[in-house]
Amino acid sequence: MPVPFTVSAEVADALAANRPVVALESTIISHGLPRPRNHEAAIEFETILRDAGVTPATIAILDGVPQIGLDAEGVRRIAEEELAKASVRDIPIIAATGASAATTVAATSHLAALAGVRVFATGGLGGVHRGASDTFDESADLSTLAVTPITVVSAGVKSVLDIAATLERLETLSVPVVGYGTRIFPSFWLRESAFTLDWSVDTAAEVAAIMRSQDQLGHGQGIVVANPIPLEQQWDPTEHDRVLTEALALADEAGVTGKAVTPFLLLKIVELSGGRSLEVNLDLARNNVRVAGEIATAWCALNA
Ligand code: PSU
Ligand code: MN
Repeated sequence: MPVPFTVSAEVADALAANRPVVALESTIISHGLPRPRNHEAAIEFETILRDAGVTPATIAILDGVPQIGLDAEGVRRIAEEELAKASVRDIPIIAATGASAATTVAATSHLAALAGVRVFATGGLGGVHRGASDTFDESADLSTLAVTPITVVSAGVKSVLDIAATLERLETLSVPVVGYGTRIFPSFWLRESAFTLDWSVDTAAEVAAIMRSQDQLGHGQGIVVANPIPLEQQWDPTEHDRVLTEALALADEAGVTGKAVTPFLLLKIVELSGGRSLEVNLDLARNNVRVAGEIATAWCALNA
């Protein structure tokens, strides 16, 4: 019997010694960022963590084996190969057929939790799509966080989604959403959205305390830490609104549906913004990786 999944020696050692580990997803690399910047970004996210004394666990399925922690060749493959996009339901199929795939927030969370990794950094969370009352298009990121004990640091969700509906669904699914230094839910490239949060924290130690308390009192769900991009790094809101309207219209015209919607919009927006959205995307992702590293470190300190 082949092993069902592998945990890299580096990640396994860190977990066993209560040293901080942060999971990183591969769909943002394979389908969310254009080449070759995606490869540079994947390496940079890992380097930011290592420099902070945190072990990165980039997650993907390679040749049928879910891998928690990739080597340099694995990181190259997720950036350069044409990989499938796997959510949780796809994992067993990709594994059984020996195929390779990048993992979404949902699939990365699921695999990270299987390995005992508790903190995960991404760019933006998937959510409820606009028009979902007709299409039922809601990311499995949300339902997975309802049953997976992982703390996900994101810059909220993109305004290509229905943010209000996404927050409602997180409430229904009993997934706590905590603003990091803010009571306003961020909208990815922009520091703010029109929606306020009930809770905010100012430090990584507070997040770690909530994680512990949730372990004791919750039902095994995750936590969404909403970490806004610094104001001076955000995208110009007028330009943002113009490009978004255009990208949504193009997706509509092209008749894109299902799991192709998110990657289509992401890459169109980079094109239509002349690359500006990409720089903002990278800035917010770096920022999330840093905060996730601090939370993982605080989590280990709490468990020392
Ligand atoms: N949002 C982003 N960038 C991304 C994604 C979402 O700002 O790259 C990716 C993540 O991997 C997320 C997935 O889990 O898209 C959601 O896709 P879907 O809507 O098909 O569930
Ligand atoms: Mn979908």
